[in-house]
Amino acid sequence: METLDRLKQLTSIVPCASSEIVGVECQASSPGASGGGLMCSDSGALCENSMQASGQCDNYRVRYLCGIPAARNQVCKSINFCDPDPCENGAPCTDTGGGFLCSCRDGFSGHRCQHDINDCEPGPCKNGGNCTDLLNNFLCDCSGTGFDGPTCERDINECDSDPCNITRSRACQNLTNDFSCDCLPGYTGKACEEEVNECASAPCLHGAVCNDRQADFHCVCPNGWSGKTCEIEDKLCSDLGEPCDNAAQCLDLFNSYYCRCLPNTYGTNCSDSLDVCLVDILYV
Ligand SMILES: [Ca+2]
Ligand SMILES: [Ca+2]
Ligand SMILES: [Ca+2]
Repeated sequence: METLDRLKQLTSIVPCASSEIVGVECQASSPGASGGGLMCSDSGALCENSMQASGQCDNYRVRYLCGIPAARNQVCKSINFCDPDPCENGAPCTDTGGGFLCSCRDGFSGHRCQHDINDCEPGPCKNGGNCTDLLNNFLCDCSGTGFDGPTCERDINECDSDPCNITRSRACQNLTNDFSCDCLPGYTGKACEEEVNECASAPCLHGAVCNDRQADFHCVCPNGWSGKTCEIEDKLCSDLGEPCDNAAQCLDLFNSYYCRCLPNTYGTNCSDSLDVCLVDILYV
């Protein structure tokens, strides 16, 4: 507790100069504080009920009991701007004499540190990842993007899980959130799991039956037709190696042939001939 005389020594200015000081209380606001001072009308030292006591307060918390004739016993006292504590979210408060200063912890902002900083600005999550704001941090949800890592920055290799049928494909290509299989001939599907039906396009002609094979088909041709798709009409004269005998001309028919026999020959292939004997008949 300071006495009035001691206060006078410190400030050399008499508070409540225009009125009678009837009492004073001083309490150091911080250890070793001295010098400076605030006018009672300034922030930091207010007169209750707007009854100002002229004079100066130094770095002490001063309570004057001013003998103002019209309002005796009004009290001029200093204010601790940190009481009650205006700072939020654990920020330390500093009384600046004319106000307060909140020293925000990481992740908070605002005069009273009342704002949780949006750590999802300006979009730390890459490749479409969803950001969740945390306390001085953020969390990226990369699900469904094809990427992983703290900021969804790493492309997942979808081929690592060997998605392509190992016996029906020759390569896997890593894509964005996807993969592509290079199928061996005759196979199709996302993972080359399906065998292609090469008969689906009806390649066989002239009513031939089609049998599906691996990367191939086989046509069972009706009589008279041959070739991969039964597209060739059989030419039996040449196919059978000229079957006509005795210099007969061979004519191709559908699925058959005809031998045009020379005189005195007959049969399908003109193989037979008449034995003609020239007989001299002697007339006696
Ligand atoms: Ca935050
Ligand atoms: Ca990928
Ligand atoms: Ca097939």
